[in-house]
Amino acid sequence: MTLPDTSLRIDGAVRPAGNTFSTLNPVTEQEITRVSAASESDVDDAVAAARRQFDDGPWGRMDGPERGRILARAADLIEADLENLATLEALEVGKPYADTLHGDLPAAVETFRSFAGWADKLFGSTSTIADPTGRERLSYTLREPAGVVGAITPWNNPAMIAAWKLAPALAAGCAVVLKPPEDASLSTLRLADLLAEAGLPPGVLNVVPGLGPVAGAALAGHPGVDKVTFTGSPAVGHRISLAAGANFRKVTLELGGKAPQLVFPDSDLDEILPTVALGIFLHGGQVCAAGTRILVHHSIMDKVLDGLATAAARVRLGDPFDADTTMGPLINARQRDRVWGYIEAGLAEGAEVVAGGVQPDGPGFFVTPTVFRGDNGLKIAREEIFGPVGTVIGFESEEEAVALANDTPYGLSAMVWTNDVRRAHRVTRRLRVGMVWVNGWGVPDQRMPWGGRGGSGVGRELGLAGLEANTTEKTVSMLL
Ligand code: TXE
Repeated sequence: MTLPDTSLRIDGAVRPAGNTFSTLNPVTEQEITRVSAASESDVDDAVAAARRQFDDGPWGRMDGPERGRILARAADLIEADLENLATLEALEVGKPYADTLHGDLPAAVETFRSFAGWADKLFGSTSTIADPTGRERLSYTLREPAGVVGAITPWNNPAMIAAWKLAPALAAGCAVVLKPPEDASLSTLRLADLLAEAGLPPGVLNVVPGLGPVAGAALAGHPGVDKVTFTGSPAVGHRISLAAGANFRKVTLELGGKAPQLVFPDSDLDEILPTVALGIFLHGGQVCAAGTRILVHHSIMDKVLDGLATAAARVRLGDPFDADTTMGPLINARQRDRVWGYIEAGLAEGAEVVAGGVQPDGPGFFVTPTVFRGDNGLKIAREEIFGPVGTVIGFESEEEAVALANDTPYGLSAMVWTNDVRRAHRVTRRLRVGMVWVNGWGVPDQRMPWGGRGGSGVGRELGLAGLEANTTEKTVSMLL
């Protein structure tokens, strides 16, 4: 493993900040290293560097194909560094090494590769019309980069989510200042070094690790930033949205979810239940699209409860580098205590424990996979827990299942399990979410939009929509 230099990356320089903060191994609770904590003035410098690259070039004036070549080279370099990046993430985040190596990081590579191909396809639209005077008019739009993007990322999948923000922004021709999460800066710093090696000019990508209320807030409210993209909690998303609105700035917010999994009696339960369980437990439930409300038709309730209890019992909690481990610790003590607080709330509200519900001993921020049977009004069914905790809720009719699925402040994603193709389409259309998986769940497709509705945020990342979210359109009308 190569530990990256933990200093700031500003204008091509690797420079230490005046302060540092500690990053911990969530298995041992011991310090891995200390990381530079960017101050407000460091963020000023980073934004100024990005502005220069965007306003004066070369980046702001570089052709799309050249930008695409750099991003494609970056994809190759990240791919060649996969084991190292996976080691850094497993060490800092606690996610099983194999899941990171074979899941999130290849997704990061493919995100850069996919957006490399978009960089030369920033097309506008055209229209011809006759003026009221009868004179012909040709109008077209120029799709131009939005400018300097301020990106703030969370700790659950730091490199993949950094890639989701960087690849479309850079493909569009934006310059970026990125603040990684304080719990997991290392893989993002390594990513920045690989992008520099791929030929990204100095100052196009600046990384300012640091504390949310200092470096994050400075970036979100900075007048030199044209667009803010954030993935994290609704509370911080709300602040960012106010700051962005006050400055008439573009904003993309991904604020998590409380995804329903609608399990219909016509599905093949033996086949699907392991994946339904994966939707609850993957990465200890620290996934914004985790399917934590399992809506089950009463006729199959016992079989589903059995299947989920078996899946929970099979989870192997442990060190992410141990090949047998299927679930690592949560990210930090605060998250462990928060998740345990929800389990206690479920017990106090009288939800029936189907699996788990007890705390493991020993060091490390571990939480036992837990399944409750309850109703949609319980705190555990209403709030995002961000831990390995699911609530099974019964329904009688398709109508009721849809109503329960939509009865949430969130609207990120949903899973529909059925073998009836007409039902799959019917239900999918009625779900008030940004994304639906039918008969499966997993790593997102970077060519399709990602994002939510309602309390899950605004805007889209990935796909053409994610590229266009980093652009602005200029209309040109020419009288002929
Ligand atoms: O998030 P924060 P936390 C949800 C999940 C989790 C909860 C709390 O439910 O349990 O949020 O997690 C930066 N101005 N999600 O406290 O604080 C911070 O440094 C600007 C869902 O870790 O929102 C980090 O880089 N930035 C989610 C980023 O915001 C600020 C993923 C996210 O941290 C800031 C993570 C401020 N004032 C948590 N304060 C998802 N959508 O997947 C903090 N930050």
